[in-house]
Amino acid sequence: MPQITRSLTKTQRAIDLEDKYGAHNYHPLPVVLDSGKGVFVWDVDGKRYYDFLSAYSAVNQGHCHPRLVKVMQEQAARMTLTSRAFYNSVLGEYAKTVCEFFGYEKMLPMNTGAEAVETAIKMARKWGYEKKGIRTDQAKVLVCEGNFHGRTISIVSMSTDPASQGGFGPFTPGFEVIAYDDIPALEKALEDPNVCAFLVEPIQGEKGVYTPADDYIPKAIAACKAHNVLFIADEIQTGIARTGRLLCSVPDEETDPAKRPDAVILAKALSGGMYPVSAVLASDEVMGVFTPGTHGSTYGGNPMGARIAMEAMAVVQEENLTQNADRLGRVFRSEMQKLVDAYPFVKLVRGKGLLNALVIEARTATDGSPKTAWELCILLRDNGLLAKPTHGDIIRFAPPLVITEVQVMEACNIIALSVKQFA
Ligand code: IF1
Repeated sequence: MPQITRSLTKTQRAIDLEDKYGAHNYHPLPVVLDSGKGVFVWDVDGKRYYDFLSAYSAVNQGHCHPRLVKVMQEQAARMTLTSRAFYNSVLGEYAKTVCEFFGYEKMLPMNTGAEAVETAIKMARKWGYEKKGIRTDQAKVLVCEGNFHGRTISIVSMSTDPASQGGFGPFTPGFEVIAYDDIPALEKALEDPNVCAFLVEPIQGEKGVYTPADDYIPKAIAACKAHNVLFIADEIQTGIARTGRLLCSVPDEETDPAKRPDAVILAKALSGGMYPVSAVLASDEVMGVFTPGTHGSTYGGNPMGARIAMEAMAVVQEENLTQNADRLGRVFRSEMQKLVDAYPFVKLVRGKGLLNALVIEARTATDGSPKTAWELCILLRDNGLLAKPTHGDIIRFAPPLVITEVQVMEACNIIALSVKQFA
């Protein structure tokens, strides 16, 4: 069967090359993807899969959305990069669009999520010194146990994950870790007058789509305001319609600044997976701490990213992705609940909108081989659905938000079949 020999070679060659020449900082599921369209991706052999990771929620608009491909091609042929030494014809329009879309006065453009998180920390510290009157170098940022905000030295300095942090010291001071989903712990930490900000994910992604109590975020916002501390929402994974709202931390219709985050960090789906685009959104007063020379990025605010991001937001709005995520998320969770009810080793389903996770019990087969989330993900792959295991016992399910109800049901059938084979 020469066909199969050739196919195996393609897959194996791609894996071998990454393995030989690439740093081993990842452990990918063995599948080599070659193309994508909407909710589907195809491997090098032409096998089709449902993409239930969406590049960690970057591809909310679906793979290779035709509108995004079009504006990217057009802008690539017109102008891609000017640096911020000059104005460009797209950035201003983009800045207006993103501020109005999410309800903020000012934006600062960066590229990756981690860069935007760093930007928000710098903004919060400077605000702490200049507006709150914290003594030089005394500012503290509160963060939560189990957080994930990226990979830079300062960001891993506030991590509580040994794998993220181990071996990378010395660490950046000025962070204090408190328990997640714990208002009394926050209240207590806020008593320290040197605290300038509380940085938090509305749902903890890396922790396994850990979803806090419904009133946690609104109460945390109120507590921060009461102590003149900035509430900064890391919406890099949860934002841009993923959880059935534009921002997970605040209802779309909430306009009272007292009930909204002081700053929001966005990345990933801001460009629909086309190109790295991130941003920090805040008020005039808070963003005002940045003056010429205090912060920047060569690619941040480039016309290519700006143009793509404008179109990516238009797609979210015009294709009603927020409503779709909310509605189909409920369908998905109720289908998954049936598996929880039917199989003792399927412990629970949790999440919001189309950011969900299934928690299973990691077991050992009678022959001694492991039966963890990883093995279940391999089965899912074989049955035509890609998802990512985390922590051995959690599988994250986050399809592109352009998914239809028929597709959700078909995907749920694949998951049900795989769970049955895994039982
Ligand atoms: C990887 C997790 C997801 C993020 C939040 C900042 C960033 C991320 C809330 C940094 C990035 C990713 C990156 C990805 C794994 C991952 C992830 F499992 F680690 F938690 F999505 F769920 N804030 N999240 O989720 O953004 O600098 O990467 O653009 O491969 O490390 P970035």
